[in-house]
Amino acid sequence: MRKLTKLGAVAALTVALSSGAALSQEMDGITIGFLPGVVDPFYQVMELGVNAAAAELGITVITQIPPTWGVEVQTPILDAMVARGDIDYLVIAPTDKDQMVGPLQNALEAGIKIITVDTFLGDGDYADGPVTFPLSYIGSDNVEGGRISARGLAKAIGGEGKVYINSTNPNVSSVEGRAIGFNEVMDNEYPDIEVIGLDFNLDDMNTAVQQTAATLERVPDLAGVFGTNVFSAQGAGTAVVNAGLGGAVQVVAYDATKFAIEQLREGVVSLVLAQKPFDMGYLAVSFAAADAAGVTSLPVRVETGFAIIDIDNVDDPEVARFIYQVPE
Ligand code: T6T
Repeated sequence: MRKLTKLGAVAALTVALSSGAALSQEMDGITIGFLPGVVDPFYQVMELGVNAAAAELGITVITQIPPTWGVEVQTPILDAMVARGDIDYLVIAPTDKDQMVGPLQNALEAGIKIITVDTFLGDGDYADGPVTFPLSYIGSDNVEGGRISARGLAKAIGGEGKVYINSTNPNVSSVEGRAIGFNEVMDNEYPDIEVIGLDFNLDDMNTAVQQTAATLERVPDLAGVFGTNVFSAQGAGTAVVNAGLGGAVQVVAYDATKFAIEQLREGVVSLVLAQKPFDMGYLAVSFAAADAAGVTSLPVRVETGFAIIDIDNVDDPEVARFIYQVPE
């Protein structure tokens, strides 16, 4: 398998992009479609990365951001992008690891090369897995992110008690991986912590608030909540504060929004996991450019890493730069 290390990816890119002038001449005429999962701060930062690389390389980008999460919203947008007839590469975060395979295969048959960012298709192994047609998956190691979140929450609650997961949708590689990693660590490393359940909020913050509030009522000795993405964590944190339990019930927030950082400063959130969406977008466009220039050794998987933010390092500029800065 063409294995992914951050170093390997950078090396590939360095080779691919070593002759900037020549490359941008070759890039004339290339059009990339960018189709992320939903309007949220994570993908807005990713868009900044997409646009930065595209500006440097002289590439045209057509961006369409679905207003809500789901295959039924993303598929018609994808089909419309394919129907335009001018898109060479598609940078997409598939909203379902199985259901988006067919629509993306149609795009491929129409001559569009696929790069997945943030979420993957199949099992994410584009060398040997059930789905191999995308050029690359560029995103977080979300199982590892779930493990990190579990250890952070376990520490915050003193290694014992009941915890709950609020997540978005089933069959989404990113949040599914986070819950898998979280449960794995709680099962194997913390015998005195019980994961009492997981709710799906369909990426709606109000639903996340209601579900977490109901759980707080049902389980009065709840010790902690893992919010697996922007809206899950915001909803969880809001419900905990509304119940007057800020600090008593600890929250771990995946995704470094300003809201999560405020709640970190207030003692409601104990750990914030920042992904690197700018890097995902930037690398994806760079990979498309490299492929168009004839590079054949692009890694099929690139893990972009995390910044793990807590109250002790949140003001360190080297860490704070990974807080999602969205244009107003
Ligand atoms: O957590 C990110 C992303 O990684 C996930 O796939 C979907 O939710 C976010 O966009 C945050 O809202």
